[in-house]
Amino acid sequence: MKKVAIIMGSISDMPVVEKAIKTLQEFGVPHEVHVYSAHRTPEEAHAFSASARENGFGVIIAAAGMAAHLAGSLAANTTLPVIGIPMKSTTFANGIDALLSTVQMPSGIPVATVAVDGAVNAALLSIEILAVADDELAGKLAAKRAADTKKVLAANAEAEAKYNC
Ligand code: RP5
Repeated sequence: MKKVAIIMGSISDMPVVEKAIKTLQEFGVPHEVHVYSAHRTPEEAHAFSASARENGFGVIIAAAGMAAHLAGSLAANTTLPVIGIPMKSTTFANGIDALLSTVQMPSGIPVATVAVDGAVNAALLSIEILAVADDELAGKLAAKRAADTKKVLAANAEAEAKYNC
């Protein structure tokens, strides 16, 4: 199976990024975690994305806040799919600064952007991409959907029993 790369711009992003790591672990998807910054370690970030395909990766997840150039700069150096997680790293604008920086890519260099701090969906989207060519993984995704549906319906039954008259 191809690996998923999780790159974050700062170790301060880890509390959110851990949710993506946990999701990949739950699905048994091989992954690597790195701290590379578009601004503080531009050469390492460039080298990583430029060699990611030949190093066995299928998807790159990039988490960054504030100016949030990481996902776009990684995408500039690879044709692998890049998923951006805009981080709510400061109280300024509640992460909308990072959301706009991550999502507003110029034509030709796409970044699939999830919600602010949307680490679980970033991991799930990366798994969905790998599952296009992996029926076993697709089965695990279907099982999770079914389990999630069951949980919501159980909560609905509980709410209905308690509040409806
Ligand atoms: C971004 O700036 C990082 O991804 C982080 O979200 C934000 C703040 O980084 P630190 O100042 O906490 O290292 O590059």
